[in-house]
Amino acid sequence: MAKKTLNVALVGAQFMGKAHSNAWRKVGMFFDLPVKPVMKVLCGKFPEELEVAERYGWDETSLNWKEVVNRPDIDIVDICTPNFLHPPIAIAAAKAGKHVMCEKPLANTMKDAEAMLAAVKKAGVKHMCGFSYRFAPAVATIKQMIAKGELGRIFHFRAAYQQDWIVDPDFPMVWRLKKKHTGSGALGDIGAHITDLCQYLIGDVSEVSAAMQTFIKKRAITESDTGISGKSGEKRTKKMGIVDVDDAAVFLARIKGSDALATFEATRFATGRRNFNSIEIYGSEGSVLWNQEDMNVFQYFNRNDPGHVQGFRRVHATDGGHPYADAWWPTGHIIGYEHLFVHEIYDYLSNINKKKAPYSTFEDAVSCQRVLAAVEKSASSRKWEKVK
Ligand code: SOE
Repeated sequence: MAKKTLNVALVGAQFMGKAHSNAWRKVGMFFDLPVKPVMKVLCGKFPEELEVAERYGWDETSLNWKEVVNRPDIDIVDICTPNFLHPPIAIAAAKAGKHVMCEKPLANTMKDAEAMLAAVKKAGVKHMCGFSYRFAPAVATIKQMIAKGELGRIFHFRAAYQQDWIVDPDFPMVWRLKKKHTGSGALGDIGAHITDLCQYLIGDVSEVSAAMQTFIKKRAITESDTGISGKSGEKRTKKMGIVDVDDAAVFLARIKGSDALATFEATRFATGRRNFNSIEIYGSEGSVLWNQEDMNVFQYFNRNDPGHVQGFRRVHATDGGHPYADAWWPTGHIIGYEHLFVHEIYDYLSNINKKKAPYSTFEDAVSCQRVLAAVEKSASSRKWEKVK
């Protein structure tokens, strides 16, 4: 029987637009889906950034997202724009009865995040916020291990998401460094990921104590102001702009319903760390360590191993049986960053006709946004702040 086709419009053609385009193109090849996604329209801001559309596999292009999200032939709107555009696009798409996917963080403010959630719930459409690292086979296995009690009572959750792409003072102003476009800096961009991982794996953050820092406060303004690369083809002007967001955020946290202690570091100034998203979880029965730069494996310590073989063992998450792993290659042939997006879209599409949504929804994203808001409040009050 022919599968129902769902026409997809993707808004945003830069880094996440590329990652999601690859995922929409690959998902039906590697996973058996109940529906057939059709890559209908790629929407962008500049004509030149849409030149990739055909190569990415899109049937059409548009510079007018408002027109596209209201087209009767569009079923799904996938939002990969700078954060400030997430709310208007998601709310318009929901009002038009489209299913919505949106990159993290959901929005720049609690008010906008809650408005987005209200819109998708009112419209009764499916909604995912792409916390992509949940969909790494190793992380999905760690979730299963914790759920089965294999780590026992959790004492510590420790996450550090460390990058270094703006350590160079000559790196210019881009949207991720401007509050009006991005909301917050490292906190909302990569701190959102580790906050979500904590809430996904361990439990909801209940209170935080934080510090935030901007190390380089002025940067050259570029003519085009897009992307995160800042190097490729960005023409600099002589004018300097103010960086009004954090370069780094660190915070302690307590977890609802647990006496575990959690520590978080989100920084773009860990010189030498390129995309080092790492988690460490220490429990009464065992512990796990994982990082995205070595994403196909995780380290597992089982306190119940016999003494002479106790130690952190390197578990290959590409072996059969790990979530998503069987769709790809034989054991040890590894997968990469881009596969996370294929997995998240697989989860989204395979549940598109079901009531439940066993993936990161706008509810999870609003919950994450509440933590980010508490972190910003604590960084300025220099006190512990409860997550509202
Ligand atoms: C930039 O920090 C960034 O692109 C994040 O925005 C993504 O969410 C992360 O996956 C990679 O780094």
